[in-house]
Amino acid sequence: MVGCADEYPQSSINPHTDFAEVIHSLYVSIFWWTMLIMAVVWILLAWVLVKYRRKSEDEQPRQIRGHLGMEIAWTVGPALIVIAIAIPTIQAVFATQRPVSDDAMVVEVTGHQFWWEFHYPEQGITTANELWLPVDRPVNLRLASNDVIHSFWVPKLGGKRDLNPVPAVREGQDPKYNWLYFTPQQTGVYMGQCAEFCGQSHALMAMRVIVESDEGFDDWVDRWFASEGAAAPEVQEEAEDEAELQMAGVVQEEEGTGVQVAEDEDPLVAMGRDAFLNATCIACHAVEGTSAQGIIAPNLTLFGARKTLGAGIMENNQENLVRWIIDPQGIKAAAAMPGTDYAGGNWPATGLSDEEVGAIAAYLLSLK
Ligand code: HEC
Ligand SMILES: [Cu+2]
Repeated sequence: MVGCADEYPQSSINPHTDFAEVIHSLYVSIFWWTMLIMAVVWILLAWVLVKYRRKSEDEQPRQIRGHLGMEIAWTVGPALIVIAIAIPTIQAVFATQRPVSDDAMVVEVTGHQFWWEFHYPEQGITTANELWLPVDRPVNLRLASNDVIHSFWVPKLGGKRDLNPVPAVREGQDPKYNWLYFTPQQTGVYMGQCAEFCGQSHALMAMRVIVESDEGFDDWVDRWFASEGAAAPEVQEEAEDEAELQMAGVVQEEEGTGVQVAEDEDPLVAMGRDAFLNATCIACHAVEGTSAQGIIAPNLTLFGARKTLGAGIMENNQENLVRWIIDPQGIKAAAAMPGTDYAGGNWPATGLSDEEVGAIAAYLLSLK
């Protein structure tokens, strides 16, 4: 009970959605009924202990073998209790499976070893590890896995529900997904965790759900498409002639490096962008508005706005990010990403220098 108390981030007795509330009220009512049963049993027990205690040295209790009435009572009693628990439980199952409302926002959730992918078909966004949702709007999560079975569990919001690998289907048939829907009732950050053992780093497969006001959510969507915080590549794409831009002072070439630096831009960030876009990172990762369009790893658009790194396992800051890029598997066993001097995810070592790694980290953190 202490472990589930309110102040803990993954408490399941602190509901913040309709779904979690149904489960919670079922839990609370069963809890109090069982407390009542416990009280009755303990009082009876205490009474028996006192009343039938041995009062003198040579006293023998009455010897009984078998008692039909009691046999029936302790078979029927628990059976009735189980039925009494089953009725509201089945009601709760149906209450959380009722048809989803039409205005629900669909998010396609894909589990990967060992991170989460969130695709918003309505907005055209694919992000990772931090799920943004607007408050008070029903959300309908379509759950599937890219590899083994995972399970979506954000205790304050509801769940848990498995993400199964979805096998290929015949033409005309619908794939069988699991769905989970709820309406977040309060803004805030909610912690979640993969709840089905999925491999070596299962315990390091966490996530955050960020429930925002409508404006906050729309703002996030806008920032997403306006992203690539440092404007240089976009400016460059639109420019007919690079030299023209250089003359206009919008972009300058940093001496001898060939790196394009936009006005007001931190040269370290510009160098990092250049290194990132020229490294193998882009085979796996995407950043909206750049040539990085990899789809097999977490999308890094607005990465600087992410609170955590590596699927919720550590704070997202320069120091941790540098450590991650140098040695992801040292931090997270079996992560499908290469380090600077070892292969990973079927790609060779990235071979980046410490300077390049520092610059890439600065670039990624600038994406907000
Ligand atoms: C073979 C594909 C691959 C390559 C190449 C690759 N990564 Fe990754 N990267 C991944 C995978 C997979 C993950 C998720 C690992 C996990 O959490 O289990 C990841 C995670 C990350 C994360 C954390 C994302 C998050 O949401 O927490 C960052 C940052 C990152 N990679 C940066 C880079 C950089 C920078 C490079 C190039 C130097 C790079 N990656 C190269 C596959 C790759
Ligand atoms: Cu998992």
